[in-house]
Amino acid sequence: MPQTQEQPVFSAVVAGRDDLEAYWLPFSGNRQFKTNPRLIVAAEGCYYRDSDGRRVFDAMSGLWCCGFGHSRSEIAEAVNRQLRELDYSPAFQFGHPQVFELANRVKEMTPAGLDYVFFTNSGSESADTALKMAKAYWRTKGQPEKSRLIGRVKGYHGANFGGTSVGGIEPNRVPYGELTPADHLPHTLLPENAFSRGMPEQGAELADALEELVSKHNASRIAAVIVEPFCGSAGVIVPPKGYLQRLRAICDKHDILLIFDEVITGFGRAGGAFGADVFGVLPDLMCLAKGLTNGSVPMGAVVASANIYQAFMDTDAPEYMVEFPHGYTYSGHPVACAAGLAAMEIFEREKLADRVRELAPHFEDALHGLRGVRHITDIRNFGLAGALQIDPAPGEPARRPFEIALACWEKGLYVRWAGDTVAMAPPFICEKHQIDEACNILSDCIAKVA
Ligand code: PXG
Ligand code: PLP
Repeated sequence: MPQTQEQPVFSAVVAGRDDLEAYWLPFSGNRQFKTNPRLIVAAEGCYYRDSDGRRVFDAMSGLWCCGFGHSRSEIAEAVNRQLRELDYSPAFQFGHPQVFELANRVKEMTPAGLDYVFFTNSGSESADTALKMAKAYWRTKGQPEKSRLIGRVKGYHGANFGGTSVGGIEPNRVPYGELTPADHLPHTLLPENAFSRGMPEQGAELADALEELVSKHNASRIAAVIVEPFCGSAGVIVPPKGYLQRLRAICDKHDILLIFDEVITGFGRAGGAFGADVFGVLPDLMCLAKGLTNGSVPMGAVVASANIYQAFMDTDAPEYMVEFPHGYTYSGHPVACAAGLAAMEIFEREKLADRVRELAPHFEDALHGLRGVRHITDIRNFGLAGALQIDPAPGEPARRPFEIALACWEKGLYVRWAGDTVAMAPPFICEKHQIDEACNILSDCIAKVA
């Protein structure tokens, strides 16, 4: 552990409720948190240390983002060096060496055909960037009416306006009323597939719902479909065998762009570099974030096909004119690029996608070993991602997962609760026995919840 002192570090903060008041936590029960705060003060490898000095196994890799292990010294050193050499350089109209280096590295890693890298600062910005690119692409092609966006029920594409609109997790969208118009394909969570290991057998035909939307709107009005190769946030919903291929075929048939949101599935989690590789389906645009810097510095990216990039470049406007009026002050930030380059170096040197593939069968067995524990109505997994579906207590949705996860935290295990699911996404560098211990703790905590 990086922390040397054994004394609680944040005891002063914890002592006074007022000290916690100013901070408005994102996607959190603020009132509950502030009566029972959970403060993390250090991290190394697969473990967090909390403000009471306890070691907690990070079975979620942070929020799916630190698969290569915490507090990697290679990243820390690269960031430190970069901050001293070039702390910031204007993102618009200028470049710096690291941003080209990282773009080339990402281009080489992503499937052939995805060749142009646009940097953002998060997965949410990647989703909104890809959606804007898709809409603007059809305008460059002289088809401005081809602008409708299609997401999927239970999909998550971040918290910005576009991503919220195409997102399919109702409680995330309802508070905001009307956003950008969007349609949603049905989700692929079928009761007959409960307790499937990896990809379920049933449900490829659910992709045909896209044909119905084409009938409704006409393909000439639909710009793009955005899906996660497997859904992360909604509790690891794995595509049925053949589903993504079918979606790709329908998109091809009707000239609709296919966007893969690989914010979670990218950089190893699925047992290959990207979900596109593992599932064998090539999208037109790919959204990335999280693993790109191993969670260390905020950064995201959208990787576009040459066809899309060239469509923006094929213009009669003078060369000094902006082709795509979009970007962020911190797009391709030098410090984020340094972190990204160091993270990619670790990912490839340590062959972490192979490591995920090697651990995945063990993880699958351990997770499915929980079958039969009370309240569990489904177990789903792919690569090093898994989730338990928890039967909600009557009239109390989401209470059990919350209580289970808090009990786990008390026992030195961090898992994620969201809706009626409990998720696990362990670091790629963990050992089999750590997965077993995590599942044992989880099992005990589920058995005890009312
Ligand atoms: N797309 C996908 C597929 C994601 O999973 C985002 C976009 C947004 O990324 P940012 O970096 O803006 O948060 C995500 C993020 C969870 C959880 O517990 C999932 C995410 C973030 C936080 C928690 O499932 N996914
Ligand atoms: N709001 C204002 C007033 C700004 O000037 C800017 C950027 O210059 C933004 C928002 C966007 O900020 P960012 O580029 O960091 O996303």
